[in-house]
Amino acid sequence: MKIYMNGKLVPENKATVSVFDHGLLYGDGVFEGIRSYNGRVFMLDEHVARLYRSAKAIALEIPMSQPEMAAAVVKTCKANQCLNGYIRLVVTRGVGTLGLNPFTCKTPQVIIIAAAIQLYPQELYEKGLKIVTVGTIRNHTESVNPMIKSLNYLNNILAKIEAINAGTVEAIMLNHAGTVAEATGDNIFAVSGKKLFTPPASSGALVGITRNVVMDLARQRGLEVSEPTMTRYDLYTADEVFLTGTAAEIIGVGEIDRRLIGDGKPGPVTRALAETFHKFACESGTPIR
Ligand code: PXG
Repeated sequence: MKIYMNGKLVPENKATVSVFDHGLLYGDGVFEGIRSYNGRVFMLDEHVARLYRSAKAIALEIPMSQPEMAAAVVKTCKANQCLNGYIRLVVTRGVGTLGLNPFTCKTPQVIIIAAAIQLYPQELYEKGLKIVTVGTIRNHTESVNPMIKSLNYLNNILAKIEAINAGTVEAIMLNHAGTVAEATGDNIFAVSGKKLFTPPASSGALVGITRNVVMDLARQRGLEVSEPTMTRYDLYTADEVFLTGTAAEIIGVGEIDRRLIGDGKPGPVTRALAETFHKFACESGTPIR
């Protein structure tokens, strides 16, 4: 595998970072997870734009333009023939001193990995996920805003540990006010009749690229889409609940905290949206060749 490191494609075993990189020392950096489908990078410009917004929010200046970054992603995919894969784009603060001050780091480290994608087993898509609410609350928007896709994922990892301890694969995270934020690596949606709901960013959710596409596709199908503050009651009593994310796409939720959602299987709206989404993903995107 060839890894993009600051403008060069280098062999995997040469793709190393310093132990003084603040990305390692403090989780100081930002990232993106992107998919390629059928030789095209899905929603590339949107992912690059979000990366730059995350960087802006942490006062990290990426030493290349957004079009240059997009071109670097395509080049890395091409070099690895990553035509149906997963792309990890990472920008760290770079090498600095052993102290918090980020401004001792002079050069951010830009890394692009184009690899195979790890998917949830197909069985889970058919049966629906059983998930739980966990005790770890989502970061407050004025601590580390969940809008920032930062290298500091401990908040999510602590929640994921609780989910795994409970025998499940995903967790619902609430915020400091007790309302629903998102899952550890996915956004959450509820369907009631012809209405589709998802918590707003202000509740502590990342504005997912998949989330945005799903909201558009749902509107095109005649669903009324809104972003209200949501409680667990809204999830427990919904007709359908599903999660969205780059890796998962759209996955139905059959059970939350031992309450069956609908009849406990992915519902018709979830299945229709999942199909429409997958088709859209396979037909759009920035060509790699
Ligand atoms: N919330 C969080 C906290 C995320 O990390 C999403 C929502 C969904 O956003 P997108 O833009 O992907 O629709 C994410 C994305 C992984 C992995 O390896 C995680 C994400 C993306 C890609 C891979 O677990 N999280």
